[in-house]
Amino acid sequence: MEESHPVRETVHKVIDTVVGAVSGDEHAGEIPGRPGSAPPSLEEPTEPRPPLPPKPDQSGPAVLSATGRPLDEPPTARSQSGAYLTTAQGLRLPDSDHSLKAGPRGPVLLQDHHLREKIMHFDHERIPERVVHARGAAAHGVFRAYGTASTVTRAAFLAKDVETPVFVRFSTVLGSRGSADTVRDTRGFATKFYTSEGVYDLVANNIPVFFIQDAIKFPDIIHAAKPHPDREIPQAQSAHDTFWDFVSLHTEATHHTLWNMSDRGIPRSYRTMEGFGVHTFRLVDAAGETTLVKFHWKPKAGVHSLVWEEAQIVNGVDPDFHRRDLADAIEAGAYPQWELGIQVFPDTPEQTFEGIDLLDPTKIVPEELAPVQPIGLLTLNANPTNFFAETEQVAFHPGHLVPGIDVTDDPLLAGRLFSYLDTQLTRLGGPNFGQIPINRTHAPVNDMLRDGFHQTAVHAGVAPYKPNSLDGGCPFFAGSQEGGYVETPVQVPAARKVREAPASFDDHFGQPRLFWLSLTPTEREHVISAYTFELGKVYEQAIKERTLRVLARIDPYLCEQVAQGLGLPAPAAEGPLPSPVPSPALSQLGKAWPVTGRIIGIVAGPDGDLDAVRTVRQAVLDGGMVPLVIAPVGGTLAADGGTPVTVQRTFATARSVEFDALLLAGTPAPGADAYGARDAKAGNGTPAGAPVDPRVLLMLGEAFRHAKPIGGWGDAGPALTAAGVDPVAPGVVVGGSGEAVLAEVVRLLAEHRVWDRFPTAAGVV
Ligand code: HDE
Repeated sequence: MEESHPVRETVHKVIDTVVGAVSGDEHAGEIPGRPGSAPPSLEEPTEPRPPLPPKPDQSGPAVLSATGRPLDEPPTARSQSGAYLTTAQGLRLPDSDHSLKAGPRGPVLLQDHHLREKIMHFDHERIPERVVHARGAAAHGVFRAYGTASTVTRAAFLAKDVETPVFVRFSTVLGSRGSADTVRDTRGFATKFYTSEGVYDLVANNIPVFFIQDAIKFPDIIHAAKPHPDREIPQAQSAHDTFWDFVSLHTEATHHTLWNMSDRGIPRSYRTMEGFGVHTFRLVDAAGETTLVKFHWKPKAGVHSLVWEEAQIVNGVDPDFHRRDLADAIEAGAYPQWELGIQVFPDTPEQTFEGIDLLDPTKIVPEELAPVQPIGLLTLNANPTNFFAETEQVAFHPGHLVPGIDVTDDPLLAGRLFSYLDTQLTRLGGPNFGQIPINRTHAPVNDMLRDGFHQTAVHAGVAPYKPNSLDGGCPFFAGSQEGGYVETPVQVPAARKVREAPASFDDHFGQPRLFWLSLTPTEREHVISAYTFELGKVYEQAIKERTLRVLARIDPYLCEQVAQGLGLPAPAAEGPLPSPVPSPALSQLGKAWPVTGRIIGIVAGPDGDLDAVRTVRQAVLDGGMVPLVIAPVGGTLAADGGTPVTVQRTFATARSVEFDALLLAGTPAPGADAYGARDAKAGNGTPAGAPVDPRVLLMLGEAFRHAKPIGGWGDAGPALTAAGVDPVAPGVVVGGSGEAVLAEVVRLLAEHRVWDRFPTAAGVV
C-alpha cells in the first residue's frame, strides 16, 4: 500500500524540495514525531510563500461535495447523485413508507435505523430565522464595473470591465419568514460581491435614511415595530401602538418613518426599488487618497410602487408576490438590472457636505447637490437552486470589505460591524458560516482560524499562529502593495469619552420637510392616507395626538389632513418651518421607463374577436411583456376555428392585482360559475341589464382605482359602463383596433400608473 500511494509520493517529492530549500536537513523524516512537514529555520521566515504541504504520513478526507460528488461538476448537479434512494450515508433503501415493525399491525422496532435518521433530520430542519429581515428572496447575477470609480478607489472589482459574480437578497424587515411580501415596510437590498480580493458585502436598504442615529437604539426600534409581545400581533406591520409610540417619542425616526409612509414603503417589485448604502463610506485610491461616498442602486425599470389597497389585496391573494415576480422575471429572461452609483464628497476633517453631517444616517444629501455618478451595472440572471442552502443561509456583513473601501465613524455603522457576525453564531450555528457554499469567497483563503462547529475545511500544518517557524512562517502578512487591507489612518479628534450625540445630529425635522416638499401632489396624497390609515389602527389617543405634533413640524397641511381623518384637532406648528429647496430626485413620478416584464391581462370571452386576441397577445410578447389571457373557463379559446388561444387565468382565479394593465376584447357574458355561492367574487351578480361577468367588473373597478391603464376594443363599451369606468377618463383607451389600443396602453405603462386619473386636493401644492 505504502509504495503505491500516489498522494504520498507527490508529498514526499514536494517536501524533499521544500526541506532542502529551507534548511538543507538531510535526515528529514528519519525519526518520527517531527511536528511539521519541514524543519524550521533558525530565524523567523520572512519570505512569503504558499503553505507547506502536509506531512507524508498524513492524508485527509477526499474532497467531495456534501453528497459525495466530485467538485468539478456544474454547481447545480452536485446536490444528489445516483438513481436510487439512499440514507445520508449512501446506503440504498428498499422502502421509505413504512417503519420496521414486528408484523404489519405490530409495534415499531427501535432498531429501525432509517426511521430514526429520517425523523432525526426532519426534527432539526429549521434554523432560527433572522431577527430582522427574515422574509426574503434572492438571485444570482453579475456586476460589471464601468471603471469610473477607479479615480477614487483601488477596489479591483470596480476597475473597468471587471465582472464579478454576485448574490443579492431582498427582504422586508419586520415580518417573520412566512409573512406576506407587500406589507408597508422598509426593504433590504443586500449584495454579496465575490471579488478577486475577497467578499465585499453592500448591505443596503430601499430607503436612504435610518430610524436611529446610534446602533444602541436598534433593539428599541425593532422591539417597538415587531408585533406586540403579548398577542404577537400584528404581523409584519407598523400600524400599531408600540411602533407609533416609539417613533413619536424618538423623533430622530421621523425622516425614515415619512419615507415608509410614502410609496417607497410598498414597492411594486424588488425590480423597481432603489437601494441605498445609507451610511457614508470612505473610498481609498491607489495613492492612499480618500473620498467620502454614499452608494445608490438605480433600477433600470424605474422606481414604481403599489397602491395601498392593491398591496393589501395582494397580501391575501398572493403573499409571495415579490418573490414570485423576481423569480418569474429571471426565468423569463427579463433580467432585472440596477446601476450602482456614488455620490462623492471631499474627505474633510469635519466630514460634512453643504452643512449636512455625513456621519448622520438620518440625513440624505440631495442628488441635485451631489449627483449620483454611475460606476457599474448589476444584472440578476439566475434563480437559486435551493432556497434554504442559498437564500436562507447567506450571511451578509458590512465588515466584509475589500481594499479601497473603508468605513466611517457613523455610530450606526459601528454597531452593525459588530452585529452581523454576532448574529450568525446563533442563526447559522457557529463561527464557520463562511464555509457554507453560498458564503464562500472566490479568493484564496489562508487564515489561522481553526475548528469550531460545522468545520468543513481540513486544515494542514501545525502552526496556526504567528510568528512561527514550524510552518515555514506561513501565512505571511500582505502590505497594501501585496493587496493587504490597510485601514485608513484617519485622525481621531482628541475628545472626552461620553454617551452623547453631536449637536449636528439634532435636527429631526428639516429633512423630513425637504422630502415632503419634494413629492408631487399625488405622492403627498398617498402619504396623507398612509399616516391616516396607520394612526387609525392605533388604539391610544395620546399616541395619535403626539404623532400629530410631529407631523405639524413637517408640514401643517399634512398634519391637518391626517388630523381630519382621525377626527382630532390639528396642533399648530411650534414656530416657523424651514423652506428647503425641494429635491425633484426624491419623487418617483414623472418619468418614463422600459416596459419589459410588465404583465398585461387580456380578458376574452369565448365568442369574442379571437383574431384580435391572437394579434395583441403576440404584440405584447414581442414587446418583452407578459400576456395573460383571462377567460370564463380554462383550456383554450378556438370558437372561430383558428389557432387555439391558451387561457392562463379564469374569471374565478384572476384578480386585478396581478396585472399592470387590463385589455378587454369585448364584453364577456357571465360565466356559468358567476354566482356568489360558487365564487364569492361574483357577489350579488351583474348589475341589472348588464350582460357582463361580475368578476370582470370587479377586475375593472380595481384596475381603475389602482390607476392602471385599461384598454378595450370591439364591444368592450358595455363592460366599462357597467364597471363604472368612464371611457374618456385618463388612461382608459377605447376603440380602434386591438393593436392600436395596445400601443397606447404600452405608452401609458412606461409611466407606470395613470395618476392624472385622480384629482389631488386643492391644498396639496
Ligand atoms: Fe441590519 N441587520 N442592522 N440594517 N440589515 C441584519 O443580520 C443591524 C441596518 C440590513 O438579506 C441582521 O444576518 C443593526 C441598516 C439588511 O441577510 C442583524 C443595525 C441597514 C439585512 C442586523 C442595523 C440594514 C440586515 C439580521 C443598527 C441598511 C438583511 C440577520 C445599527 C443600510 C441581510 C443578519 C440579508 C440584517 C443588525 C441597521 C440593512 C441582526 C444592529 C442601517 C439588508 O445583524
